[in-house]
Amino acid sequence: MKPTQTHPFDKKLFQDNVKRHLNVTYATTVESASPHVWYLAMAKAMAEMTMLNLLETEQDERVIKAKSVNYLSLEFLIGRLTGNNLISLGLYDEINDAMQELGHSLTDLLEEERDPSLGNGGLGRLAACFMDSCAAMEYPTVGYGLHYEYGLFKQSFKDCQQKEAPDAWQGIEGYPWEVARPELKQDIGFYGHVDVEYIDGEERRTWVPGMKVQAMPWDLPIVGYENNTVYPLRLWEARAIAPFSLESFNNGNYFEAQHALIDADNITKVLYPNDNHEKGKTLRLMQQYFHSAASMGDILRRHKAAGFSLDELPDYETIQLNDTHPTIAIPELMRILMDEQAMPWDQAWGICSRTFAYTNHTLLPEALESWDESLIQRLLPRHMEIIYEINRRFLLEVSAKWPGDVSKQQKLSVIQEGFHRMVRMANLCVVGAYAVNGVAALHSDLVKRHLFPDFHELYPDRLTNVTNGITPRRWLKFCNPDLSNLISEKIGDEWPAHLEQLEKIADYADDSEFQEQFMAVKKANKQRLADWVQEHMGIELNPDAIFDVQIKRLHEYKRQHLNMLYMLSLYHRLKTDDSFDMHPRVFFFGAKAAPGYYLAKEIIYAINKIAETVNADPQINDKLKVVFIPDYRVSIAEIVIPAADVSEQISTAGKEASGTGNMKLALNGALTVGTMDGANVEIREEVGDDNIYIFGLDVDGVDELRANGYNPYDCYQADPLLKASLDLLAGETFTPGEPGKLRATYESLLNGGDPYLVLADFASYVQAQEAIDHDYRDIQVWAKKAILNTALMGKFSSDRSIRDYVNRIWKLKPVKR
Ligand code: 26Q
Repeated sequence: MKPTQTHPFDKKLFQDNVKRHLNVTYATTVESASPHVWYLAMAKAMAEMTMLNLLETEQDERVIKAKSVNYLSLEFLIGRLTGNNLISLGLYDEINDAMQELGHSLTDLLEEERDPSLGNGGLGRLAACFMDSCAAMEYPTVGYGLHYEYGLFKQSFKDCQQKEAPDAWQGIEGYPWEVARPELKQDIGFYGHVDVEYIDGEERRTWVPGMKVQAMPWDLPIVGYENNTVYPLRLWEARAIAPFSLESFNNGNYFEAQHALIDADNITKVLYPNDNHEKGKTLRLMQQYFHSAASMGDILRRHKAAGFSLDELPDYETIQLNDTHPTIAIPELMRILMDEQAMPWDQAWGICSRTFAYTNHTLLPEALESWDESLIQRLLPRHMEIIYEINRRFLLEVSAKWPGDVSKQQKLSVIQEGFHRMVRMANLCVVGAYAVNGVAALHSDLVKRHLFPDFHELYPDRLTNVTNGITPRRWLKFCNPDLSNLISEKIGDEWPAHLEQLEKIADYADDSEFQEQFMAVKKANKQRLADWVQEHMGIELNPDAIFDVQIKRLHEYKRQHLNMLYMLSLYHRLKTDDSFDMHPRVFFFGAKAAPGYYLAKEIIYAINKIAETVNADPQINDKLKVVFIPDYRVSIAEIVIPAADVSEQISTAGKEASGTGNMKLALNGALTVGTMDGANVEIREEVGDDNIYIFGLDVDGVDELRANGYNPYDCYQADPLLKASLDLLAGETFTPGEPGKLRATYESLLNGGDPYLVLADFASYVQAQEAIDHDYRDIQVWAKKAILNTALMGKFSSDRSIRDYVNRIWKLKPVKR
């Protein structure tokens, strides 16, 4: 079934539309337009088609009257839309042909699009995959996010060090896939005070903001796969409101109003570049409230327009909070219901506590959000009152369950007492949400047992698991067309919407002809990546080498430095041991470090320095190459993932909530070397022990080692290979004439206590890598394992994740259009 049923594709009309946009939208001509403008005009013509479907979906009575999910996320890492939408529309060949006739290669035009990098990493990309799946399966959905002017910074390397530059993702001409919805704009308040009055003896409290900011929505179309459904991803942009006749301004509160003016335009200026680390900055809280309030307002507007009453809100709308970042939506809904709709507390809480669900993405203490009570008090005085009251009533429940147990109250309280009182956003979420989920089985188990054990006891049905997933449309069909075609030849072409069907490919795992075809596709993808690296980085690669890939944000817990130590051990052996042999290997890295994360930047520097030396060393004779791809982003992932042989998923056990790159790589036939962490555990369950390389301490092993007192020096002294590898960082091998320039990592591992147990897992990691080296030498053995990885990834389709959310949490029905 193709979407072209409602709007049949007409090549001539499409070409005319492209030319019209060249002229009218971009003020250029067929003769003089650059390839970039051709891409813009083509995308505009496509976007027009999807916008019609967006409006039709929005106005479809069955959609209006159905229960919807509202996915609230400060990040949506959608990646380029044009190529993916061609796939979803089922028009790849048609538009390829149409553009060919106009003298342009579609693949070249698609390369003109900049990535909208409106997210940091896993959490933002997950939101994008989820939107894709909701549209594919036609569960009514609105995504709510922020329209940052600058996305995640662009990364370059200067003298091997990371440099950051702003990412003006829309380009000067504007992004062709978005449309402003001025009729849906709103005003959002900040600061000010709370007025109290008594009406018929009842206390009524009203927030009088000291500043207002306009929220302008921009809609991006989320195109359902081969159906006619298009849902909006609605991104809010902050604009200052003029004229600035604000109450606090008039009251002589001149400074605050002045201050406010400065902030208004800045609220959605830039995405915070921290990943798994929170910093309690005022502007970040302003972003969060701006996002929550605008989204909440829009949800209630839609609910009312559908003719439903507020008491019915939980029956028709569910709100999924992507981590704690949009938590302030909970007190915001309470404020609206009580202060604007005059509802008593119990009625308002009855609605509120059946509306929100919360996804936790991390156990790292430094990533759990808590805000200064004084900051919330100043920025959102009425919300602070409501948070106190939520907490007061909640603590009554706690003391009813555990009478007299003060320590339970302290642990569970939304307010952390102390010199600076703090609001714990995760606690507020668990109290206010009807469902709380972790993102992989192991992670959810740790959420229950370690993060929220007392909440779990108090509310035994609230905590649950929904294992993450990835969209097979972007992460196989679109990014790996050769493998997709090979699969479709064998099992038909329904698998992109029914990924469990891939299991049928397992029947061919022993078939030597299929093995050859599979490995030929892999080789072609490796060649494509090698060409890219040659062109953009000037490094020549051998496509017969093992392509070993670690692509993810740079973080100590993800342990890029463990991978680095292994590279150093290979270098050491190649240089010092004539009898040492290995299959040639290329180590690929792609990773951005948060700009303020010192050690992460030092690790990037060290890997780049090692690459410089190793790649130029004739004695290494191409056994070893190191490629750190700059500015890793979704469009780079689309080239690297199909070309990978080995997928590095080597976090300290218990630290990576799920991972989703692990799923993308395995789906594309890479074998995982990984710890028993996050979704690796479930990947192993699916593919079986023979088809994955598991190493290192598991969660219990980590706990035990720490309990017994871990001393990294013991590992260092006991393992000569580890010692030799680490010592390379302290010398001048990679920084001639400047010994010690790579010492930072060495120091952290040896004298900084090695917080992520890199040295403890080193020996086991080396063993796993040696098994990989051994197995790869027999290409049939390897091919079978790779095929089975592709075949057995069905579980990790985000369609399955969304079905889990729908059945267990959201309770939605699809509206098939
Ligand atoms: C918080 C406060 C202030 C500024 C920034 C932040 C912030 C921003 C982004 C905190 C965390 C993030 C992102 C977290 C993230 O990406 N987590 C990952 O989520 C994936 C999807 O569930 C998991 O697969 C990964 O394991 C997890 O690390």
